[in-house]
Amino acid sequence: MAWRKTSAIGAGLLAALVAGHLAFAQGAAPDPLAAADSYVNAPHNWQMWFPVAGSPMQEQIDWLMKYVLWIMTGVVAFVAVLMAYVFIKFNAKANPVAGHVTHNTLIEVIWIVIPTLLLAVIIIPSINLIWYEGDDSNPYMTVTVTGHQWYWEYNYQAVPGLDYTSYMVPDAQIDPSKGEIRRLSVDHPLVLPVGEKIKFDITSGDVLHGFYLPSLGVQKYAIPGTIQNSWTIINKPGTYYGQCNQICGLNHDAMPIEIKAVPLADYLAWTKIAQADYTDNAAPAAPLSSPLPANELADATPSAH
Ligand SMILES: [Cu+2]
Repeated sequence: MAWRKTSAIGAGLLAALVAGHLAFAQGAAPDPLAAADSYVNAPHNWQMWFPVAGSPMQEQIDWLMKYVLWIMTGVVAFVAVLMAYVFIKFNAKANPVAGHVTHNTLIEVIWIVIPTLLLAVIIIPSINLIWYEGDDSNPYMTVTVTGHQWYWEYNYQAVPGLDYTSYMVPDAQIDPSKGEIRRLSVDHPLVLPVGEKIKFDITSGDVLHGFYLPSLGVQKYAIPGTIQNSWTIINKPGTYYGQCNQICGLNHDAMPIEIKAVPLADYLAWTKIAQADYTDNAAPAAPLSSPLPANELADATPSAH
């Protein structure tokens, strides 16, 4: 019996050694995107509201939406009560002889002044927010985002050669154990640092697309021949999703946006790896995967230019 116990201890020691070795091996080359797994900001079934805000911009959009919604709710309730009052009190049965009042100065002043004040308290925060959204000055970095039929291309302006394509993972290849989400996960996500101002130069290589990141407060059309700007600051590490939201053809639904947001040091470590891995796969596109069946792909392959 004693040898069995000894061998069990031996096996345990061996397992510990192997585990330690594996941990060391991982420690030697840590995954710079690991921090993005700590939080996932994805849509869910029966979602009724905006996604949880992941940037100061979206926090403000969220606030303004609720603020205006409360004012609207008050106006609608007030008008509904007034109408109900009129229907009951002044219908032909209850009030057979109509009155002849045509003017009332006090009421006319009230119904001009109060709506004007309501519009003023809506327009002031609205214009503030438009101003804030338009201020893309002094970004930490700028990414050129190009929409294509049907994938995205990301060019990191400050990292020489870092320009790559991002394709949706086809349904049949989705691996939920890796946290992949059907119709949202991509082969090469857009990697960004948290807490830094990131500017997007948004354009298109073919037709109109829409670069839409609902949890980060970004939504701009991608228009061929012109560049539209937007920006964001991502509050915390995590994985964020967006979609093309401008009908762009057959596979409009198959060009999601996946963002891996990581601390700045991890982002910088990633750029070193990505520079070697991703460089020069801009165009013609060489997707790791294609969401299309082979026969459709033949029709849909973008023409070389
Ligand atoms: Cu599109």
